[in-house]
This record gives sequence, C-alpha cells and structure tokens, in this order.
Amino acid sequence: MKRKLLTALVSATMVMSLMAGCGSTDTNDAAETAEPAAEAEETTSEEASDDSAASGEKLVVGFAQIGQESGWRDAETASIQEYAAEHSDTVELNFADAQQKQENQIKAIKSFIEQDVDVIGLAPVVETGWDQVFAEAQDAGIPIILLDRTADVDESLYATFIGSDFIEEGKVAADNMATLIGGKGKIVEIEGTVGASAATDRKTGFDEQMAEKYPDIEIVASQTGDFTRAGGKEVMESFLKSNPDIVGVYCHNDDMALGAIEAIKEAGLKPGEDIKTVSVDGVHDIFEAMVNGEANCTVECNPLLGPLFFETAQQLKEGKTVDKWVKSVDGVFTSDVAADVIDSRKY
Ligand code: GYE
Repeated sequence: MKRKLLTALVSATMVMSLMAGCGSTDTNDAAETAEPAAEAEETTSEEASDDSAASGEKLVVGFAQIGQESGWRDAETASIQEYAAEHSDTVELNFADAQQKQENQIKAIKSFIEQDVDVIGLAPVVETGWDQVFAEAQDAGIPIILLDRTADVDESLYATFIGSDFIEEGKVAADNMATLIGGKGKIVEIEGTVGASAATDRKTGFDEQMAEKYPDIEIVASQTGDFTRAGGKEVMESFLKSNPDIVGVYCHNDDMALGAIEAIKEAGLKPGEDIKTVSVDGVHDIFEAMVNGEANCTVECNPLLGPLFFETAQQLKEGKTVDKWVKSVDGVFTSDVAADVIDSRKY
C-alpha cells in the first residue's frame, strides 16, 4: 500500500487550512484526562473495530508523542486526537506516549513498522540518535513526518518537518527582552530539554541576537528547566540566590516562565515589574499571567498541528511529496494586548 516518495509541494493553502482548521482546545481538560503510565502507552482510535493497517483504505498513522511536559504539548496531543476522532471514517491513529524517553519513541516506531502503518509521525524528544530506526522505516517504505521538533539526520531519511522556526523565535524573544529592560542589565535564561531542537535553536537565536545587537545586556546564567513548570521554578530559585540584581528572565517555554514567576514571588519580588519575563508558546496560562501583570511577553508557537499533520500524511500515502519544511506562521504578544486577545486564544 505504501509508495516511495516523490518531490512535490504542500501549498500555502495547506498552511491556511491549518489556521482555519484550528479547533478550540482546552489544555486543562487534556491534562486531566491523560493517564500517566510507567511505559510508552499505545492506544488506537479504532480499537473496537477490526480494521487494520493492511485491510481498509483508511489512512493509518502511528504517532510517537514525547509525553506531557507542558501545556503546549497537551494542546498538540488534543489537536491530533480530536482530528482522528472527528475523521474516524477515514483515519486511524495509533498513538504512543513515550513518557519523555527516546528509547520509548524508538520502540513505538519499531512497532508502527511491524504494524505496517501508512505514515509515521514523530516529535523527536532530542535531535540525535535516530539514523538507524529512520532507515528501518525507509526500508519498509514508510514515510516519516517530524512534527514540532527536528531530528539531526540526513534529509533523505524523513519526508517533512512541520513546525516553527525556533531560531527566529529566539531572536524575536531577544528583541522584546531588550525593549522591556531598556537595552541594558543582567538577565538569566531557562533552557528547554537538553538536546531538543526547540531548546538548542531558541538558545542560539536569543544568545546570538543579544551578542550582536545589545552589548549592554549580559546573560549571567543559563540552565535547563526541561520545559516543565517545576523545572522552571527550581532553576529560577537558584538563579535568584546567586544573581539578586537581574532584571529579566527568558524562558524557552511558557510553562517554565510560569514556574519562574512563582519563584520570583516567593523571593518577595514582583514578576513582570522587578523582573521582566519573555517566553515562547502562547499558552492560555501565560496570557492570564500577562493580564495579571506578572508576565510581559510570549512568542507564539502553534501547537494545533493535527489537521495539517493528517492532511500531509494523506498526501504522502498518495505518493505525493511535500516541502521538507512546512513552517508554522506565529505571532508575538505583549502584556498590553493580552486582555484584548485572551478570549480568542485557541489553546
Ligand atoms: O515549545 C514546549 C514543548 O517542541 C515546540 O516542546 C515544542 C516545544 C514547546 O515542551 O512547550
């Protein structure tokens, strides 16, 4: 059933249809209903039926998700699962939650190959270590879609990357931080998961922009908070002890900023005033913090990738090829507009 890839184009209209197809997702609901488990868990949208990858003409997709580290990721999972549920007559989703572990993602991919799915989707927790399993998928004729993070492999080993420009996000974050602190002062940086493309590139973009354009701003400390709220809080607590004179914190995602805000408050300081915040994602909770004056800026990164993911998978199943990078179009929001836009946010 699977065909080798040819080169073609995902048109701009697909990106538009993604934007139009963004349903409203409640990340809190997703977090509440998600069941944590010790190992990678696989569920299929069609468990009750006897359809299989080999039988019907349905689009059969395996998706190896990272886990549940952030509100952003819960929103992405909900977008994928909702699309599959709404299109259950044409689509079958086999979803694996890797509990933050690369080895579980590799196991899931191997199991999707065994099942002979049409297309494999993967959000790679880290960039390296994928060559072998990607080659196995290629040998089996199964195209791979990288969703929301890139992998450091030869371009021939995957069909496309759907996601944002993280270097650009870092640069935009730097410009906004510079504006917030008047172009000078000491700041700290809380990084995402070590080895994840979203963390590496958000750091590169931010640090390079700071070095090139803002000589009077000094990044005095930079450490990982693993993209989690608890991680952001813990790192900020230690930063505040050793750097009491900082005026800003840049976080690679909103969840870590929300943790950092708690740490700033517990230290008797005012987040959003004494220490300015800039983070990435645009989740609902950071908009609430901006409305409350406790956060200053978020650089958007769209997690509602379900519709585009399945549309792209269908094109691949039909033997069409797609752009190597289908780039998300994202905005940037500061606290002065937060109250006006919060109700229109979809995640
Ligand atoms: O920004 C962060 C999540 O890979 C773009 O992963 C994604 C990032 C997102 O944990 O919140």
